Amino acid sequence: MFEIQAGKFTNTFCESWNIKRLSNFKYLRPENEQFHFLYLYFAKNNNRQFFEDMIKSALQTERAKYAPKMPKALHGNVKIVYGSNTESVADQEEIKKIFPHTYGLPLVTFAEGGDGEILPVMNVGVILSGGQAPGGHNVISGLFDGLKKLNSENKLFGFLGGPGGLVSHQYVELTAAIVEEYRNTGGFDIIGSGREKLESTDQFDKGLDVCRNLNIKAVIVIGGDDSNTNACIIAEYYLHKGSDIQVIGCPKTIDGDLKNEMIETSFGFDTACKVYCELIGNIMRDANSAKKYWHFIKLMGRSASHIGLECALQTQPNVCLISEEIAENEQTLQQIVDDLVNVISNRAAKGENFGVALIPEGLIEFIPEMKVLISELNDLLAEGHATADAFNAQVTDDEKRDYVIQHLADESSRVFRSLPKGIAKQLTLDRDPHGNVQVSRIETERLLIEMVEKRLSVLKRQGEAKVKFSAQNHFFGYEGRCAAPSNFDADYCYSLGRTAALLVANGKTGYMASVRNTTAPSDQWIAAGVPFTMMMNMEKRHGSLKPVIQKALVRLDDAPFKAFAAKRNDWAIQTAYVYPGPIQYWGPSSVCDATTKTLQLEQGKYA
Ligand code: FBP
Repeated sequence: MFEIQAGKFTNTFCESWNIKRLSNFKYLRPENEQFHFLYLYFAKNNNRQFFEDMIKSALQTERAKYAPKMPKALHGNVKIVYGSNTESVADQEEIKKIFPHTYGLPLVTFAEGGDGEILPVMNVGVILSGGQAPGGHNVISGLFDGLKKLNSENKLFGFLGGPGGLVSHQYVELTAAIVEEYRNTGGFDIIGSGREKLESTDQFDKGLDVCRNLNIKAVIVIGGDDSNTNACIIAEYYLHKGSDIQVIGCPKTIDGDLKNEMIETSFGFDTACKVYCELIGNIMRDANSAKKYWHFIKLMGRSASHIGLECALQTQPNVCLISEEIAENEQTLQQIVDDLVNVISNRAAKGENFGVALIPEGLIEFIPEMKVLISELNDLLAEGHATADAFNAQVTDDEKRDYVIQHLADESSRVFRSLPKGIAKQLTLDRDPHGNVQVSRIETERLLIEMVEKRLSVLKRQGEAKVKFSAQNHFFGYEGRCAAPSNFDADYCYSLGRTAALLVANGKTGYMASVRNTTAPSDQWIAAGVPFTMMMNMEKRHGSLKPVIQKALVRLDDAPFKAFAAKRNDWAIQTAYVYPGPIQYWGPSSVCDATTKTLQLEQGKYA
């Protein structure tokens, strides 16, 4: 048996065996051994094509050939155009004080022009940070191609397993052969991702060391609002230390909450929503065929309800809860349940004992009494606080529960006690490294089903008509995060990668790559750079105020929510389901290239 391990495959060995080096040779896991053994076997026997067919679907093989579309300005020679200086969205004085070197930088855009001069050789590092989002591999391939276009000797290094890879000096050189394997594919597996938060100067200095050792000029952080906030802190620190290492960000997250005036959408949102909409549509057809279940579907998205709203606009469910509206109207949990019971009863009166309800993942955090409870829990369980240590020292679940009950304020303690034990426990689970409650682990959809059942049985006891209610619960999140990117995400991500390369080449640091005008045909997209600090405000994290990139929640006065609100009462009572079907990669542009309804409504594309 071959001992398959990284480092055992020298180039000569590979050549003699006719082996193409696979990108993940460097960190083979035991379960891959058989796979690689097969590869060796087939390669040796000159039957590589057979092996390729075994490991790739026909779709993957064809999709690998897709050439992403990008802004016209990025095709030929490019010049940088400077815009006006910027200010942070709020808390200007505080942000300026914390980021003296990166505050107030000008906006930049890239336009056709320039002399196409070959720039000196440069090395660049890239990090995938946080939750997976479709299109990450295309950011990397765009970055790679952009760097090679600037100088064919340029090199790209990928830090492994997220930001932690920078600190622990785990990296791989991303060669053309490796990048080729991943073009237009979903996932972050080219280098892996992680949620490690870089916050200490020790970590920053270790990052500096590896950059110096590898002669890296810039680090590209592909991440969400928290990761890009960190990227800004690192950019500022390196300038403060007199280092010329640049830090550039790219807007990633399926949640769709990293958007603002300059960032129209985060990548991955389009594809993930399309995957969820396909699944929701399938469930709707099932519900409408069997006519016996209510399906409660929780949708990822962390705090913001963008994913739920987009899925509602695409599929027209009977109910879609929008957390931001619930917070605005200060609805209690019981009121939400009562509203659900109304819709269920009204449909039952028409003989329709089935339906589909979409529930945003972060709902629980927006219900006023729960919000107070979670905020108190966050402070109580904040890492490093004595109360958190005392909580962790409790051994059994019951002891932990009692500890929390005793240490919360009276009202929160009452709310905590009123919750089913399982849900209450889920609220006390570890926060993520940025201090967020891990909402994906809270089973809100089950909680609502349970409460609806209870309410219906109370109503029945009070003499109301019996309502048949049988429910199924679902949670869609991980199903969509690594899907093969839609054409929109493939193009958008590739363009972001190319833009990031230009920001590096122009010596920028403390900027996020931005691609705008995204509902127009891609050749009219605008490639640009936005200072991180422009998107920042002060927010409470881990119990104290911190500068962070502002999260974009659903705005009730924006077109997407208004379009939904205008229709939802009809959808509640009628069965007006739309079945979007799977993502299409080839076919009419109206089907294959169209992006989300959210973006189209925001950009006035529906009158
Ligand atoms: P990012 O903000 O890092 O993109 O992650 C988003 C997300 O997919 C959320 O929607 C979800 O709540 C969370 O990640 C789940 O995290 P994990 O992958 O750690 O379970």
